[in-house]
Amino acid sequence: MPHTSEDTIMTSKKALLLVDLQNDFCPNGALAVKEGDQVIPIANELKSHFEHVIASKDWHPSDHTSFVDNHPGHKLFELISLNGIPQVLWPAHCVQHSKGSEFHPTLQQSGIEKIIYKGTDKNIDSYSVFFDNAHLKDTELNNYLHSLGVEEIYIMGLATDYCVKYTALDAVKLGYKVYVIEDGCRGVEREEGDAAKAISEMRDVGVEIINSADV
Ligand code: VGL
Ligand code: ZN
Repeated sequence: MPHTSEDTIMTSKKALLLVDLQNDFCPNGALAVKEGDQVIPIANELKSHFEHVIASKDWHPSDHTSFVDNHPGHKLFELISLNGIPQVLWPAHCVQHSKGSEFHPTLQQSGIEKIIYKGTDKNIDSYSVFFDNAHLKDTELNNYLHSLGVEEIYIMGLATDYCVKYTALDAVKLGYKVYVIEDGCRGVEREEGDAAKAISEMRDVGVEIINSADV
């Protein structure tokens, strides 16, 4: 059968992935990312360009192993080894059902067809929206994208140097064509320059770094 233009559209299905646009990652939040709220208008604008829009939520139980309060004697933002996996000790954030775990109030939720929850297991952190940090368990995201026939993922959100980065790296490994919308991301910058480093690491493995105006 001859190929029609419809076939062409079918073979390059795209999805927009909005990473962790939650109160706790915005100014005044528990793990505030500088200018985190400034990416929300970009998310609102970009949504209309995509047939599929998926959002993630960092969604921790209050006794989560990434919270410094659950490690007496250790310091905030300290890097420890937890069951052989590196773990930064964060302030308690995105506790399930808390105000801080809600989407930022200016995020327009219309068009978000699916929410993926991560970091739900108290024993292991999960930066990537695909897998936990040890790649032991996956979320629903990969299966969901496969079921839609999505092959290209456009990623933006918080934070550049953690959840955006690890999501993009996993997406490349899983075989997706991956775009990261740089002006739609902001970094934690636990160490100065971390966000820029994350951008180069992503670029090095084949992620295309673009701006929202290019979408
Ligand atoms: C994140 C640190 C801890 C993120 C989540 O969304 O980038 N960072 N939990
Ligand atoms: Zn977290």
